[in-house]
Amino acid sequence: MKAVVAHEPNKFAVENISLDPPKAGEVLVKMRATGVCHSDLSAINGTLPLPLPTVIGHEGAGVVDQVGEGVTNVKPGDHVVLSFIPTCGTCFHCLRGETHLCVLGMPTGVMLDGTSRVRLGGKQLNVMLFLGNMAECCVAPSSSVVPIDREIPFKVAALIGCAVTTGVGAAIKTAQVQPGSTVAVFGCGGVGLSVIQGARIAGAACIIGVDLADNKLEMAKEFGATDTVNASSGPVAKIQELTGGIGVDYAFEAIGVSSAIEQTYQAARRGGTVVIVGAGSLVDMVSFSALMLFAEAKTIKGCMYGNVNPRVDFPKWLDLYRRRRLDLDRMVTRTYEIDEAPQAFEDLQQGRNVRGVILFD
Ligand code: CXF
Ligand code: ZN
Repeated sequence: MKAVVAHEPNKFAVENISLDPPKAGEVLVKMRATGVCHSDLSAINGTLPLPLPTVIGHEGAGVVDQVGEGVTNVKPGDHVVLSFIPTCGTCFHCLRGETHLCVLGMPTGVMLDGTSRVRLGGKQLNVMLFLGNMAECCVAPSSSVVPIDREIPFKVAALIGCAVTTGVGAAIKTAQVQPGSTVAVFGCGGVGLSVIQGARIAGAACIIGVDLADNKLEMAKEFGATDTVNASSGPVAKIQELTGGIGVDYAFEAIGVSSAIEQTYQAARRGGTVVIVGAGSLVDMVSFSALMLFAEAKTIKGCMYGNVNPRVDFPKWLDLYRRRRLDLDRMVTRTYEIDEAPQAFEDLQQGRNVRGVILFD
């Protein structure tokens, strides 16, 4: 079956790989839609230090084809969304309701039993985040699959697995944006637009989208931004102006770059909340004034997977979609076949899509 394999930094290809059946506690999913995420590109170019060679892909939806021994949460034929963090339910974090920090989520490149189900020419390959679903099929831990209603289109369901959950969760769960509040979102790509949608759903009065690209600022307005600021022209001062010199209650960074994180911090009001949503590089350091950190009394929150519990929150996001409060249809701006993966990554790098999605039949 076809899969996108990152071989070594900056070298990837669509390959014909073989896939073993699921072991105990695993399920085999026939993919119907896989989102093309910036983190897939980061896995390819080495920004995300994942073991290579690896089958990439961590955002997707499909149909359960086979289940391994002991699997009870899904059965063949179920439609599912994939979660890129498995949850054990019993570790320190799961017991405290922090399933997004489950100890199983530490990416190893292999499955939870330490082996892999995928091979290329007899050689074992790694898989990205226990999934590796930029492929016609993938084997996943059963706790990484969440059943969904059959009427949800696969191409929008796929986005629930990463971009939408990360962004909507950042606003609703990590920051807990309050009705009537003020919000700024740095970075209006798929994740940033999802933060904007989450803030809109939470009832924010003022939502300021910030980006360097004017076409992304236009999109920001379509998804709920009340104001936009081009980041090339002193965005912090503009945000101050828009908020009567106060700064915003909640400032989100959805890029993953230290200079933008510093601006996001400055855009928050005294006592406000700063949420770091973008996944940056291990070696990109952020600096703050020790005095201002203390005196401005802002809260800085790292945001892993929007603080979601997939089994509880994926169905909630899909309910908001069904009731037309969360717009997922317009987030998918282009679809591809798996053979077009190089084009999909080229478009991602050029910022041509809100989200590109690979479809399978
Ligand atoms: C990332 C965050 C860093 C680990 C891999 C997944 N999130 C979404 O793309
Ligand atoms: Zn992602």
